[in-house]
Amino acid sequence: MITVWGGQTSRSIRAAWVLEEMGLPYRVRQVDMLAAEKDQAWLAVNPGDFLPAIEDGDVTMVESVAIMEYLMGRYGPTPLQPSADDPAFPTYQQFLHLGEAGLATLIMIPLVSGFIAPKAERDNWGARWARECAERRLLLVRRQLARAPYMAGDRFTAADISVSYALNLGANHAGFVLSDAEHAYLARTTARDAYKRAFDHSHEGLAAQTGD
Ligand SMILES: N[C@@H](CCC(=O)N[C@@H](CS)C(=O)NCC(=O)O)C(=O)O
Repeated sequence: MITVWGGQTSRSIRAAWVLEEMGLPYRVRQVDMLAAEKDQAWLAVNPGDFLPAIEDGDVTMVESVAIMEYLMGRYGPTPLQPSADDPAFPTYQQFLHLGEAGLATLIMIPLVSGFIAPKAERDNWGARWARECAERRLLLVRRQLARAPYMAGDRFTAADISVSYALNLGANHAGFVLSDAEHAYLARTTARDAYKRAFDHSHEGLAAQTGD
């Protein structure tokens, strides 16, 4: 059974969403990143102390996009991942990575500056720069949505899982303002049953561990 180590707003939803779309069994273990005392079992999995991670038999992995690629590569083929000779492949590949490297990574900087940094350091040049960069990169998403309903074209792929996480993170936790097309896109992707199951499963894990 695959174990997904995650947190409430963590990128673990990307792994769980892929697993649900592919119909693969998994369990979720929640990590409280703000706990005063670190969970030693978690640190043994990822001494770098960032979420998510997965364990699959002898395989232990971090980096949410790499995890998605691993799951699709090992347990596919799946329509989530166009093959390299598919005309949709280059756009798919670009947005799969843009969702993390170009968007979520940058969005984290104003997010943590706004909520976690000491008050005097909240409004800082680096956070403003990262926000402006992410806002400009969102223009790529906006342009794609003017051309097609999904990041790789006409059908839903893992690129949408990657980008949807980033849009949710920006809009819900870092004050990014989305266009109507982006809101409609998010409504479309998160209406999928697999997303709802992944979301519920991730939160069930939390209830089980905290006894809620
Ligand atoms: N590029 C990494 C980013 C991982 C990341 O920043 N995770 C956040 C939560 S979603 C985290 O664990 N932050 C807490 C920390 O690094 O201490 C990925 O896609 O998995």
